Amino acid sequence: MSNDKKPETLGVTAPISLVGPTEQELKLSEDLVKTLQNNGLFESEQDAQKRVVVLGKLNLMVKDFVYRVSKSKGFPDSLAKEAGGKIFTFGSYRLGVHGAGADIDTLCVVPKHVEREQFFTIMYEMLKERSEVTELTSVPDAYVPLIKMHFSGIPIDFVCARLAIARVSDDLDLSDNNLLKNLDERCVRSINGSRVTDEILRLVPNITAFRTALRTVKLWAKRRCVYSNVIGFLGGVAWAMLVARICQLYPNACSATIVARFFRILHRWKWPQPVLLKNLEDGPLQVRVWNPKLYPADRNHRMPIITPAYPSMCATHNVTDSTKAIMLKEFQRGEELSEKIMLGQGSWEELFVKSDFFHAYKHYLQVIATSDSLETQLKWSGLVESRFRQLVLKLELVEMLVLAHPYVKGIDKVHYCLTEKERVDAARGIYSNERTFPLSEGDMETDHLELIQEKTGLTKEERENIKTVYSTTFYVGLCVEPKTAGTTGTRKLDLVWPTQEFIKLVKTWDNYDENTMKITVKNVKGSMLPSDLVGEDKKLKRPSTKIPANV
Ligand code: 3AT
Ligand code: MN
Ligand code: MN
Repeated sequence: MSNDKKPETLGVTAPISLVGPTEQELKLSEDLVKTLQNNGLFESEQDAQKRVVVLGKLNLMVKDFVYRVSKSKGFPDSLAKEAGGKIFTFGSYRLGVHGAGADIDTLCVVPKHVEREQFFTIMYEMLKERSEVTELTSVPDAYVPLIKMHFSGIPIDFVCARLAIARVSDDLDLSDNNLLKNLDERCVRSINGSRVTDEILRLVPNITAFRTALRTVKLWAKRRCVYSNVIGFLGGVAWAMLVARICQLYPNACSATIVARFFRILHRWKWPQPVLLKNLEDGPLQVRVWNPKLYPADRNHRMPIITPAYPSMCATHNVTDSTKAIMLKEFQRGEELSEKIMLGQGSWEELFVKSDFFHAYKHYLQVIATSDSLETQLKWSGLVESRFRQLVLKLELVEMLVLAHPYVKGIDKVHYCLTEKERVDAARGIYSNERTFPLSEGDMETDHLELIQEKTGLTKEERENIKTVYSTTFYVGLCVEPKTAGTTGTRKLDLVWPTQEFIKLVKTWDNYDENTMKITVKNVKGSMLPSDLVGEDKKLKRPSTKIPANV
């Protein structure tokens, strides 16, 4: 366990404690790893090997890509070969905390004479030729442009950075800030993922403890529904930085201790004091580095967690007062449970019990985005999701509303409508369960029409006239101020303004099409929620309390 120890001076303050683990703490760390294994968090050795092979092939393809472009520009053979090309990884795979089905976030680095666009034309064509590649799609217009694919069945997010250097040699290191000079902004963003993950790993004193603790925190955050940067909670990079900071404060602690300290420290943290892994650097670019003294917008960050690679940015820009309050409550729950576990009076499984979001509130707001094709729906629901936190921000201004709790993801469904009325109703969240189906990845294969035919029977005419409506429903749990003794009469929560403003906002989208895209926002009582949501909660609640303590 001590072979990966580094000097104990990492971080912006001295460590809190240099003490090593006790026997009991080591035992609890072992239990923790077993619990993570039981939850299917590790891939097999065989799968791990497959990833290495795939990355080897991709690396060779990148060199071949650079070679071909160099030749086409009239380079002599030797120079074309020396131009190089190299891949780097980032994301969960690079951190060493990926699950069995996770993607490999991969960066392709090319020298200056290769144009960015050629990644999306020439490299794309080369990938298309390969028998190992399936589900190839190119997204050149994204904020971070990328190619998505499966290579030998492994999902790959492939981004590209063109550096202002003549050769990309095998020993190239991305940590040099000067490499960012004279780069296209998209290249800076593409390279940033790798620079941040590399820097996090460099700043963590004990990688083994870090990895287990981060896997724990990621599983906990997913189960407790606080894992999502878009919705206003934290994403993978922010959770990694938080765990890294705790590792710096306890450089010799084992994973169980790191997890317990994680909850304790973050629950008591003096937000908005930022979480930093190192002192911020200045650098050669015109871009801003996070600085609340200089920029008023940066003072608005409720829980700032700052990326360690230049140009440092706040990874938690989306956090609102509501999501902050929800996360603090979850930190508190984590602190209580982990303290119990550390005393030998609980099991790690308790930490991972699913959130009871759909049981927790008397009232919910439903945001229903619908359209009539899967392709439109992906874009439309993505847009609504990306602006969902604006609704939360507006709800936070409503008097009497103590908390607006956004659910971490939209619920996708497909509705088969027999009449125009059914279509209109579906857009308003009214539908018959007989002709409505969940729409998660695995469900795409089922022949829904066959199922409907079996269940209810359809005439030939009905079958031919069926219209499909795709819906994605987002939820906000509403917590209303309790009535105080003095108040009399009925109180009415006025949600008209925030909902109308939100609807207006999503409709300002450049690609909004009022004919195909619909949005409805409505109030639902907890008791009136779709049965599948409520059932989902209950199903998952039962077993988790019955799982025996770790042996
Ligand atoms: P998984 O194990 O893949 O679920 P992860 O942390 O690897 O966890 P992602 O693959 O989604 O998560 O993201 C990897 C990195 O890619 C994180 C961030 O640096 C970058 N990234 C992801 N989504 C975006 C985005 N929408 N915009 C900019 N960067 C992104
Ligand atoms: Mn990933
Ligand atoms: Mn990814």
